[in-house]
Amino acid sequence: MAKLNVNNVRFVRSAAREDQFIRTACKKIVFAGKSNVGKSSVINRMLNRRNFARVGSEPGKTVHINYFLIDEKIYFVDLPGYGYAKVSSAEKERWARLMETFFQNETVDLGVLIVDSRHRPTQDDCMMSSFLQDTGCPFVVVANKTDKLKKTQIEANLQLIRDTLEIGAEVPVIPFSAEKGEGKNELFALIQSCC
Ligand SMILES: Nc1nc2c(ncn2[C@@H]2O[C@H](COP(=O)(O)OP(=O)(O)OP(=O)(O)O)[C@@H](O)[C@H]2O)c(=O)[nH]1
Ligand SMILES: [Mg+2]
Repeated sequence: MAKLNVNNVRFVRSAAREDQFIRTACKKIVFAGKSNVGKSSVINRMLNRRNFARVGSEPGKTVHINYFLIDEKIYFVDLPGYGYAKVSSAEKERWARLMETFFQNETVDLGVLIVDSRHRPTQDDCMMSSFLQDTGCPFVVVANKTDKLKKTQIEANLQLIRDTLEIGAEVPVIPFSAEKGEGKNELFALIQSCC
């Protein structure tokens, strides 16, 4: 399989409703994670861009699903972040409904759950982990912001993430830093294997 050309990338659409979802034969890699965990930064890192998937200064503002087409053959789907305390209950409702519709209607070829490597995953992370695993597609956890940890803390934190999310040994948990680039090659290899 030819190497995915991540320099050929375009933003295709923001979807807030089911009729805006993209129906396509292309594969879809779905990125999920709580607000501010660094989803956009991880996507930017994978695409060698500084500012492509917008790195937000206002967490929780986007209840939109963003579709990026890579090399005209594979979509990166950026799900709206969750768990931001200041969001109204109406917005939370909207998020939950959008996610339910998404997972009922969309096919997923690889689920990427981004969590904060410094902390125990939240209830919401566990729910999203279930959503993604219930699709039956390959699943990977990205433990972001390892640059904020001491090297000696990383192993124990990865284990805590595994235990809290209750994931099987077959699920990779990749220590990652969108800031420094750690973990990029490992995640890229998984993405490439989906093409
Ligand atoms: N130190 C460090 N900071 C990071 C890393 N990844 C992201 N950040 C910072 O975390 C903040 C949030 O990053 P975003 O990429 O906007 O997070 P997001 O998950 O897309 O946020 P929303 O779309 O608002 O939900 C920004 O200030 C980033 O610079 C990382 O690996 N290390
Ligand atoms: Mg974002």
